Amino acid sequence: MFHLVSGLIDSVFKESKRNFLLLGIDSSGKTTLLEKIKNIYKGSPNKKLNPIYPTIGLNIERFQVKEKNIVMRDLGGEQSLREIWANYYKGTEGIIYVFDSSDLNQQRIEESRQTFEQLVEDEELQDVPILIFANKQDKEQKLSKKDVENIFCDSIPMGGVFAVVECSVHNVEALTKGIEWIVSKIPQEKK
Ligand SMILES: Nc1nc2c(ncn2[C@@H]2O[C@H](COP(=O)(O)OP(=O)(O)OP(=O)(O)O)[C@@H](O)[C@H]2O)c(=O)[nH]1
Ligand SMILES: [Mg+2]
Repeated sequence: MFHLVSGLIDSVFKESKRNFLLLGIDSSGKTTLLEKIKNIYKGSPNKKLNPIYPTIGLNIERFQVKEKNIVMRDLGGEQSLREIWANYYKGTEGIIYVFDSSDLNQQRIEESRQTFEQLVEDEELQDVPILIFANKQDKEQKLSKKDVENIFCDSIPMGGVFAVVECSVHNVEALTKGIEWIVSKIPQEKK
């Protein structure tokens, strides 16, 4: 009986988890943003961030946004690590793609664009809303929201749910705006 009840509770709780992926090429700022977003939703937006190193595997954080239980996975973005991204696509309800708006190197921009294109073409991710965080807007030289839209919009399938939000780790309002936008785009109940 105990097993039955605890199994039921467990499955109800599992059902209510909403999975998001934080993707983007290396050094775009995924782990930094994940830490900040977690702090915002855990009620400590000004908490000092721990030192952050390039991600070799993945980082996972769980927090609530508008009463939804969000599980956010941040995967390492270094080239050889991108091969494992697809293992995490199944069951993902939203993609947050982080772009370093301050890296004006054309080759890196193209690398990020191609990585994004490959991602949105994956059949597991059709109908999944996509938020692009145009990160590092605190830097002096940077691409604008319009520039970033121009880089990525051709890769978006017709009718795709897609938004670009300019942000930086220092801008709580922008991060909240982006996260609440994408969370508002997932179905009320898990499919
Ligand atoms: N100025 C500025 N620097 C940032 C911002 N976000 C991240 N960074 C810096 O960018 C560098 C890379 O950040 P990470 O969070 O490690 O990047 P990542 O995308 O997780 O990188 P990988 O784990 O290698 O895929 C670090 O030095 C961060 O401090 C931002 O909004 N503004
Ligand atoms: Mg990282």
